[in-house]
Amino acid sequence: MPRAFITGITGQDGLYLSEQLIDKGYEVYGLIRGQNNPKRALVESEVPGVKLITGDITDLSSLMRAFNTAQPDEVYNLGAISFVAYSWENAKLTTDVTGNGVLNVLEATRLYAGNDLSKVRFYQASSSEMFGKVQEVPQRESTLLWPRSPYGVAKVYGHYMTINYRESYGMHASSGILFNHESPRRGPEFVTRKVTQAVARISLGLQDKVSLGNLDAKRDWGFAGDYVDAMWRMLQADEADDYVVATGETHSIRELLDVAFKRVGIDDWEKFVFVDPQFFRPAEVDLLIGDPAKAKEKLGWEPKVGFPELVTMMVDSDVEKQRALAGK
Ligand code: NAP
Ligand code: G4F
Repeated sequence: MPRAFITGITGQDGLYLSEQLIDKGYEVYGLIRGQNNPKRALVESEVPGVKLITGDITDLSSLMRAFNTAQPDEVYNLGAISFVAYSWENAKLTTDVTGNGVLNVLEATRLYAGNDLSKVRFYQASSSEMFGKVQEVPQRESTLLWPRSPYGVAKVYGHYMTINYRESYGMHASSGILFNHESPRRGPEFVTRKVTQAVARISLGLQDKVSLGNLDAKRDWGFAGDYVDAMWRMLQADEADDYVVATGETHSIRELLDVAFKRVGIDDWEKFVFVDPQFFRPAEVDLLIGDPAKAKEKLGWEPKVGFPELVTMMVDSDVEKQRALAGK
């Protein structure tokens, strides 16, 4: 039975990845932080087979203990402070977790493998946020990185550190440069889920408006379930490498609002949406659109869920959740 160790197990991607690995017959270990993490119950109910180990990616000794228990064949480093807006207000913390945390997990992997680095493979959750002020359209693996947030800068550090471990030690260490991916499990602070939750509540008469920031930003949005499959494929490849994982389509926040509100029968969303300067960012990433050609050619990976299907899935799920919460 192959064994996987996942950091960030309580997050959106940790839940989808652990579910898929268990279905493939893996024994899955997940790192959970804090002395009484409120998301423990969520993981235990949604993916009951996962074995949870306490630890923190900023604490190398806790990682070494976790590796000793998990004895992994594959390591997926998904743990991070992942909310870009929060990273300006907590830049040092973001650097420690999202940047230096990667070095800790790489180092724990190397020390655990000892003289036999071929016994373990490593995945790093790199991000399209590293492209920031984009220098090429669409963005590919070779596009110059120009991060625009403390989060983006920390991800660039983790990305190059992963490449460095591959080149220095010959470690099978791959980076997935994943573009935005969403799902009903997406945190409510991110714009897609903020919109679908608000749309659900507005349609049920539980809320009368939603305040947002820059409606003109464009993102290449895919489905998280598809994207974690790409992570797994990277670790099955003979050679470790870096891959863009994206749909190749981009949409604005306005288009997101169009599709989401139409799903509940509202055509004139402008009545319900207010622009609030507090949600604008000190430096914006205006346009992201990825070219997933390499992932398609080398990994046989393709996205299955398109933009309208994704938004519809999220709105329907939020309507159901909000209806249950309101007892309607
Ligand atoms: P998420 O839902 O925000 O999950 C982040 C996870 O990291 C949570 O499980 C969180 O645990 C954990 N974490 C935070 N600080 C930690 C620490 N000090 N030690 C250990 N774990 C810690 O993020 P996601 O959407 O699943 O994304 C997974 C990874 O992919 C992240 O690295 C993210 O930056 C990256 N990424 C995401 C996207 C996207 O569009 N979703 C795109 C590109 C890259 P708690 O629950 O305890 O806070
Ligand atoms: O949903 P977002 O917060 O995602 P963002 O900043 O693109 O970051 C996500 O994707 C990255 C990959 O590119 C990941 F690495 C990262 O971890 C995270 O998962 O914001 C998307 C866009 C931005 O341009 C933002 O300015 O939506 C715009 N936006 C407009 N109003 C808003 C809002 N974003 C949020 N969160 N809240 C708003 O009210």
